[in-house]
This record gives sequence, structure tokens and C-alpha cells, in this order.
Amino acid sequence: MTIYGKQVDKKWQKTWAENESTTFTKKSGKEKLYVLEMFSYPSGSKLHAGHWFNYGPTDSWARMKRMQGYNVFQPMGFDAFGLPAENFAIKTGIHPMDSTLKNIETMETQLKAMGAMFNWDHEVVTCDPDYYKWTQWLFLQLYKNNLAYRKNAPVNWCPSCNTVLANEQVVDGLCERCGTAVEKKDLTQWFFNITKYADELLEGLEGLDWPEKTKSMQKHWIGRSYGSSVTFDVKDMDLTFDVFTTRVDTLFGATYVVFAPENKLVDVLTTPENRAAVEAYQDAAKKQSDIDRQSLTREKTGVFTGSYAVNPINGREIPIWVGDYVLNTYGTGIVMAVPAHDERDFEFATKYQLPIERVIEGGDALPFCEYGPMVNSPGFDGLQGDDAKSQVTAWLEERKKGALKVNYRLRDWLVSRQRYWGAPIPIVYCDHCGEVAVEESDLPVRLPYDVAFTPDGKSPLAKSESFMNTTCPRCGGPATREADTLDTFVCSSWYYLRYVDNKNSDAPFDKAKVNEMLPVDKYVGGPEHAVMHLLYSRFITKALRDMGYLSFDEPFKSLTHQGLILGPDGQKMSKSKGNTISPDEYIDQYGADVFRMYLMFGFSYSDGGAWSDEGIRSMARFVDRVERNFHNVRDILQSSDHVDTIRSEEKELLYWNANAVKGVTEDAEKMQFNTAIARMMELTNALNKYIGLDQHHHGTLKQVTEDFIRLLAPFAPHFSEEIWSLFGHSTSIFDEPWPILDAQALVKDEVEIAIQVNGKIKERIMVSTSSTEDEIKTLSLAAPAILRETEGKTVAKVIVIKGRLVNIVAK
Ligand code: ANZ
Ligand code: ZN
Repeated sequence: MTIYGKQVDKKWQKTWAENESTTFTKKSGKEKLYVLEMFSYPSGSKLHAGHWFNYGPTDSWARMKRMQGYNVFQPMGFDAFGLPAENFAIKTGIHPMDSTLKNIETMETQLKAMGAMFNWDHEVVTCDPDYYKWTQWLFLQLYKNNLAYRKNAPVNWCPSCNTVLANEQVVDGLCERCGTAVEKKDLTQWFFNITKYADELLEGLEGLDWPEKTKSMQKHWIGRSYGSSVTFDVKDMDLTFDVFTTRVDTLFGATYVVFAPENKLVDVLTTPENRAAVEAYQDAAKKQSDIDRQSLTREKTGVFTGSYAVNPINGREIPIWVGDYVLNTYGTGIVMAVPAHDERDFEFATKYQLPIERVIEGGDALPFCEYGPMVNSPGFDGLQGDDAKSQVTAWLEERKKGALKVNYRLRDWLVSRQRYWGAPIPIVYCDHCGEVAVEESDLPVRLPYDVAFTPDGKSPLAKSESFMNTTCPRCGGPATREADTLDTFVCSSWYYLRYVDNKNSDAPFDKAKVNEMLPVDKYVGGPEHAVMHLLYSRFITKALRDMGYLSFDEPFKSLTHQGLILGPDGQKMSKSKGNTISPDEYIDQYGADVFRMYLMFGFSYSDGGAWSDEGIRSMARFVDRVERNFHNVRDILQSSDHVDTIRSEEKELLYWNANAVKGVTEDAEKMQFNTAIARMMELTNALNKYIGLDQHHHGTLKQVTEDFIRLLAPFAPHFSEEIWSLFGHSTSIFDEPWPILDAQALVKDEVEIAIQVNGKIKERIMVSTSSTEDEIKTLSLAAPAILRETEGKTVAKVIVIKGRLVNIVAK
């Protein structure tokens, strides 16, 4: 008889649903624990092994926490708007609303088959008007608090997705979604002012229990850099400009300046005789990606504008160039070039024969890019490092030519998209009043169904007259709606708040409820979200806090990234490679528990690895052994082979039990599921050995078996419920307390030692760990097998290696 598998899964899933063990209720006296798994895109119609690897083990963790006495909240939902779902719709020709809802239905069924204790009554689906109404509300709050604004700016454009992308969505110059080279376009777009929170976003990282790598990626993305701004006059023009430098101590060596080709001042600075060359250069630069432009190995290029600037510290007139190694979006888009002390400037100056002048001592050759005493810098010679920088900056500041300056790599978050499948931006444009926010009472601005959604570069909504034509909320005159939709990352930047109070129709959430349940105690999801989603959510939390809605600073206290499950060939799973693993087949064959156990045992949770069919078969064999042991234990407990004393055999079993309680509790806590399961395997072996004895101490056997089922329960929830009920219990195993460690049992008071005669093992005996060498010697020589071996011989020598071995030399 097999008591695991699909039928048993179904039985317990039904029972759990009926007993409302998947309904979240407030329990007094229990501490809340918010466990969150990143919700998924309903872009394909099926869950793959990767989803299971995110959700299964995390659910096991949550179940363990429940048994440890926490009131666990574990909601689930769908990140339904955005490119993945829309691209799927375009590919299949089915309207994204229809395909998305259908995919969600399938995925829900599959998630339920996993047996996770998700609180389905808290589900959110971001493309549902009941949800996006509040995404639009969020937009309006940001707008009213000057954190959302529209401006014309050069933006990243993906010619294949036909939409703009946030900086974060451009990876190595390519579209994060489709891999097409991203172009720059000047467009009017909506932005969220995330840069206002740059410092707090950086400093808040310190207190978070997050993977170090993720924290350092966010730190790098924010890119805070301390330096100075220096103001240069333009010769013969009523014009000044600022540069940002981290090496103001090299100012005397600034022998020319370089502007980014896109810089607005370039036109003004370019003299008639240089115009043709400068414009040709600007055109060519448009085709280069930022990554190429920043590459250290690429040959530096540039053109002279014909104008000169005045170095404020020595009055020297220095030429103004244009060069694409300067990025327009960093600092001020202008660099003071110090070829003697900067690699790129040195290369550029050498190529165009511009003056190179050493102003920092040190190194044999130029460029010398480290710190050292200032030289050739009248009035400052000998100063170095921070001291030098602050004195030069103070000198400039007195003359209103400079100041200390903090610069960030982080840019404001571009949130508008020229796509159909997203939340409409709740803004209208009136001839009379200009840009006007939609009244909150008029939300949601509904996304119309009947729209040609295939993207062609223009916002699809602009083609829907019934959507576009509206009246101005302020003057009542005719107005048109904003045709862009919101980046899907806006939807996912606040979903963890809505989960708590998902049916609220008067507000996005009840403040008190959210402040009680948040922050999320454990967040689990893929490392691909290290910057975007996790940074945006932190920003939104802080913005809502400052508006008075939230009383906490960070949304996710503790974060774990699960690794990637690869195909058996070690390659990332993809349909085109034909190496995907469909969980469904395995669930049909083995049930959810074996599948989940394999995922936890076969891989390190944070590293992942390659799929193995043999691995899942051997996990099924382990579960079979557990089941056999269990049936045997039941038979024994009904028999009369009982002993009353606790012998060394019982102590041995209790040792392995305590060892498992300790190991599983500690390792599963850290999401090291593989070693946790290994401890259960050891206990299974010990149980198996104990079962094989002639006589049993029934109380010990029952206790150890029941502890074992409790330990196993989070990992194999259906199977464990089944065993638990067959063991005569009528309550759910998940309402049982987690086993308590008996630390005393871990102290072994007896050890087995081997006895050798002339180098060959002849006998093993148990001795107390407190025995002296002499006692061990006496016991060994008196052992029956040894007496036989040494009969008629002289014992020449007895060597005792404590705790392990006795070696007898007999002649
Ligand atoms: C003069 C100088 C002399 C510099 C020297 C460096 C060494 P981080 O640390 O990343 O903030 N820079 C400024 N704006 C730039 C832009 N838009 N595109 C490319 N480079 C730019 O780097 C700051 C340094 O990067 C600045 O300090 C500037 O070069 C350059 F011996 O100014 B430095
Ligand atoms: Zn108006």
C-alpha cells in the first residue's frame, strides 16, 4: 500500500480547504510572520520547475514556522500586466485580458496541486480593475507630492518591443526583455522621483538581512560619489558651466574640457568653422550604446568646438572639445580633463596632441592615477588627498567657483510605456488647464478592451477615441487622456501591501492592518530582481511612509534568492532546447511531496543546479522506506515485544532523534533544506535498525516516530498528514507543536569500540564514555570472543585508543 501520491495529495488539499487552514485569521498570543514569495507573471500557461523551486521549499519553511507557533501569512497572486503577458498575447493572437485570465486559472490549479498553504482569500491580480484602481491612486499620491512628473528627456527605446525602457531594463546596452540593442530617443515621459530617496535607499541597506551581493548591486546602482563641482567661464561669452570631479586636487592639470555630444551647450559653443564636424560627430554618437562609450579599451574620439574655457584656479585658457567617452547622463555631462592623472584623458590628449601636465607627485610614468602630494600647483603644493581636495574646494567656494558635491548614478524611474497592457496613467490634458490629475473618485481609469494592442511605436490607447476623449476634471471642457500606461514594475512595487487588505474598496489598504502585518519577515524570489523590483518597492514604501500611510521604513526585512533549476544537460531550461522539466508528469507519477522533497534535497537552495531523473527516483525510494518503517512501527506497537528498561539501543535511537531535531530545526531555518533532509535520512536508518531488534521499548519507539513525522511534515505535507491520521490522530499535523530538542540525548554516554587481536577486528563492545583506560582494557580482555582468540597465548601488549579501538598483541 502506498500512502503518498496524487490521491493522497487531493484528499488532504480538500481537507485543508474545508478546515480553512488556508484562511488567514488573526490568532491572539501568536506572533505574526509574513512569508512572501515573488508572485509570478502569467505569461506562459504552465508552472515550470523554477516556480516550484521558488514556492515549494518556501512553503515548507512557512509550514515549519507555523508549527513553531507563528501566525503565518502567506499570500499569493499574479503580476498580470506588462510585457511578458502582452508578448504572449501577441504571439498567440489572443487578447491579453483573455489569455492572462486563462493562464491564471491554470496556474492557480497547479499551485494548489503543490499543496502550499497559500492564503488564497488574499489573492491579488494586478490587471484587475479592483487592483489597478489603487495603482492609479498610488500614481496620484506621488503626483500630488511632487514625486511624479513629466519631462522631455533622452530615453532608452527598444525598437523591437516598441516602447521606452527604464535604465534598469537596459542590460549591457540591450533590452532586458528581448535582447535588441537599445536606442536613444528624445521623448516626453513620466518619471518617479526615486533620486530624492537615494541616500536613504543606500543607507537603509545596512540594516537588511539580505544577500550581500544583492545589497552591493543596489549600492552600485545608486552609485553615490563624493566630489566637487567646479565652475568654468567660457572665454568671450557670457556663459559658465559646471563639471563634476572626484579629483579636484588635480585642477591645475586640467588642460582641456570635454562635453558629451548630446549636451545642450554644445550648439552654442561650436564656432561656425567647426559646426559641420561637430554635427557629424553628434550624429555618429547617437548610434553608440552607453556601454560601448564607457569601454576602457575602445579608442577615444572627439572634435574641437572652437571655443575655450577658463580654468578658475590659474586663469589658463583651455580648449573645449566634444567626446563620446563623456556620458550626458552622469554628473553634468561635462568633464574637466586631466591627462596626466586620468587614463582616458591621457589617451585622448595623446591622440589629439593636447598638453599633459603633471600636478600630482608619484609613479614613474604618466598617467599616474593615484593620490600623492600636489605639485606645480602654486599655493597648494605638498597638500594631498582629502586635505588637498577640501582646501582647493574652499578656495573655489570663496570665489563662487565651486562647492562640495555629491553625485549619484541613480536616475529617476521612467514609468510610462507606449504599450497597451498596463494600468492607464490617470492624467488628462485640457487645452485650457493643461495637465490635470483625474479625481480619485473617478478611479479606476479603465483599460478599454477593444483596442488594437499590437505595438507599433505609438501608444495603442491613442487610437481608441472612446478612451481618449473625456472632460477636464477642473473646467469641464473637452480634454484628452494620457495614452501611455504604467510600467508593470509600478504594479509590483506595492502588491505586498494590498495582500493584507485585498478586498478594501474604500482605500488601497487599511493603515492599521498593514502596519501590523508589515514588514514582510521573509521574502523569497529570484536574483534577477536584485535591482529593479526590490529597489522600486523600497522607494514606494518610503514615499508612502512620508505621506503618512506606513509606519515602517523597509518592506522586506529578510530576503533569500533561490537558485536556478537547469535542464539535465546543465543548460537553462528553454522550450527551444527541449530541455524543460514539466512538474505535472512527475506529480502524476510520484505526487507533490516526492517532487518537493527532491527539489529540496537535490540542490542547494541558493545555488540550484541540473535536474536529475535518478535523483527524483531515489527520493521516491526514501519516502518508500519511511513508509515501510511506519507500517512496521504500527505492527510493533500492537505486539507484545515490549521491554521496560531504556537500554543502549534506545539511547542510540534517541540520539539520532535529537540529532535530527537539532539539524532540521537549524538548517531549515537557514533554508538549507538539503542538509535538513539528510538528518531525517539518518534518523530513518536508525529507526530501521531499531525496528530490526527482537524487543522494543514501545514508549520510545512511539515518541521517536511521532517526532519524525512532525519533522517531516513541512517537507512532505500530504504524506505526513496521512501517516499522522493513520497513527490515530484526528487533528492536523500542522496544528502540532514542532519537536523540542532533548539536548541531553545528544551527549553520548556510551561508545562502540572495536577490539583487534593482532590487527584484525574480532569483536565490538559498548563502553561508557567515562571509562578509564584500565577499565576498557579489562572489559576487552574479558569479552567472550577475545577470550577464545587469546586462549593458550600470551598477551604481550594492549593498546587503547580511547573512544575507538583496542589493539591486543598476542603470541
Ligand atoms: C577630473 C579627474 C581627474 C577625474 C582625475 C578623475 C581623475 P565617479 O567616481 O564614477 O563618480 N566624469 C564626470 N562626469 C562624467 C561623465 N558624464 N562621463 C564620463 N566621465 C565623467 O567618477 C567621477 C569622475 O568621472 C570625475 O572626476 C570625472 O573625471 C569623470 F585625475 O574629473 B574626474
Ligand atoms: Zn480644463
